[in-house]
Amino acid sequence: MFEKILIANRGEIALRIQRACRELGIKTVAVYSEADRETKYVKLADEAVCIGPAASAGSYLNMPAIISAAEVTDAQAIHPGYGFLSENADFAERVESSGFVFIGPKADTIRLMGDKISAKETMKTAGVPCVPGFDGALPDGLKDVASIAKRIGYPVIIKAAGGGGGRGMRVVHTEAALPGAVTMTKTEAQTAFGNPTVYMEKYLENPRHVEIQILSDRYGNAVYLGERDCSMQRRHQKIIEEAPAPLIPPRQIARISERCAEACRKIGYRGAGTFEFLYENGAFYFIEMNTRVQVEHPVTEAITGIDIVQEQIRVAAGERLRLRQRDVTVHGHAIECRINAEDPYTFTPFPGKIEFYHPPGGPGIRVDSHIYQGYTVPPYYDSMIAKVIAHGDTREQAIRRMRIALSEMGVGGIKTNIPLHQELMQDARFIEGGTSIHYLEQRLADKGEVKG
Ligand code: MV4
Repeated sequence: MFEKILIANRGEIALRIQRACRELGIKTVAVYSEADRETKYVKLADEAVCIGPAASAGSYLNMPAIISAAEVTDAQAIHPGYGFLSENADFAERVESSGFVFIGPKADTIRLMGDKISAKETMKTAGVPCVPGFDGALPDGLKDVASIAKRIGYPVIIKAAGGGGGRGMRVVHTEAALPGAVTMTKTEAQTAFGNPTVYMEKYLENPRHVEIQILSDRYGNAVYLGERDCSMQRRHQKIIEEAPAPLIPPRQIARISERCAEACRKIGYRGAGTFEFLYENGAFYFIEMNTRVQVEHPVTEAITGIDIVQEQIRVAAGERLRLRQRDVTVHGHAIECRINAEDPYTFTPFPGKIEFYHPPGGPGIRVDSHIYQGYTVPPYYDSMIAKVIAHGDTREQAIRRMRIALSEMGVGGIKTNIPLHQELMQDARFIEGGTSIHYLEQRLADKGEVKG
C-alpha cells in the first residue's frame, strides 16, 4: 500500500479523499491555491503545498506545479478527485512518466473515453446498448449528413466528439435547420475542445439519466455497485441523486450492469468508473463513460456499504478487488442533495463568509462538506459547499430523513439552495419518482421562478 498520497483537488472531495487515506493508514499531501490557504482540508492534511493563484488555470489545473509538489513531498500517488485534471489523459500520462501512480484508469483508457465517438464504439462492440444513430464522425458533405439524419429520423442531436457533460451539443428538428446546426456545433467544438469532429444520434425527448457504478482491478475483475438516478438537474448541473433508481426493475438493472462490468473486463479498465445512460420507455441507451470518482458516489456507498474511494486507492496500489459480485448487496435507499452557495430561485452564485453553520445529523444522515463557521466561500470555484446524504430502509424513509436533515441544517451569512431542496422533498412528482431530466427546468418555468 502507498505511504503517502497527494490529493490534487479542493473542497469537500479533498477532505473525503483525505479521510479514506487516513483509514488506510496513508499520509496525505494537500495542494492548495492562494484562495484556499485557510481551509479545513489544508489544516488537516499531513503536509500542504501552495501550487498557485486563486484562478484554477494557475493552480488546480497547473500540472507542473502539482507534479513538483508530489516530488518535493515524496508522495507515491496522486488522487485527482473529480473535475479539474481528473479526466485529463495528458495529466495521467505525465503523472506516471514522472514516477507516480495516477489513481484512476490508464491514460489510454481516459483518452478512449474522452473521445465520445470511440467510447460509444468501444461499448457497442462490448455489448452495451447505445443510443441509435450514426456510428462514427459525421462526413463533411451536407448531402450525406442530411441522408444520415433522414435515416435516423428527426429529431436528431449533433454532439461534439470532444464534448461531454452537456457541452457542445445541438438538437435539430428539421432538415432545413441541419446545415446551420452542424456548422455551428463544429465551430464551437473546434473553439472549446480543439477538435471539430461531431457525431449524430437520435434525440430522446424525455429520458431519465441513470448511471451504473463499477469497480475494476488490473487483473480483469470487475463488479457493479448498482445504479444512480441523476435526472434532477438544471443546465447539466445535477442537484439531487438517488439510488436505486425508482421504478426500474432490478432484473433489468442487473442485466445492463453485467454488460458494463463485462465491458470493463474486456478493455482492461481499472479503478472506479461510471457508465451514463439515458433511460426512456423502459430501455437503456449508453451515452458516455466517466473515468473518475463522481460527486454523487456517497449514495452508492450508503446502499452498498462499500467505500468507493478506498477501493480506488487499493486497486491503484495493485491490489486485487476483494469483492465478488455476490458480495455486493443493496440495502434500502439513499438520496443526496447538493447544497450550493447560490440564490435558490435565480441560481446566481452567492460566495461570502459563513456566519454560522449548523450541520444536520441523526439516523441515516451523512454530510460531506469542508465548510465551517467563519469559512469564506471563495468566488473562484464551483458553488457546491456540502452534500447531505439520507439513507433509509425505503425511499419514503430516505425522503423523510432528508426533510428532517434539511430543516435542521443552518447556513448563515450566505444564500444557499436549501429552500429549493425543501420544496423538492415535498414535490408530488418527485415523491412519485421517475421524473425526467427536464422535470426541474419545467417546474421552475411553470412557477415563473427562473428562465429556462
Ligand atoms: C442526449 C439527450 C437526448 N438524446 N442524447 C447531455 C449531457 C450529455 N452527457 C448528454 N446529454 C444528453 N444527451 C440523446 N441522444 C439528452 C441529453 C441531456 C441530458 C442528459 C443527461 C442529463 C441531463 C441532460 C440535460 C439535457 C440534455
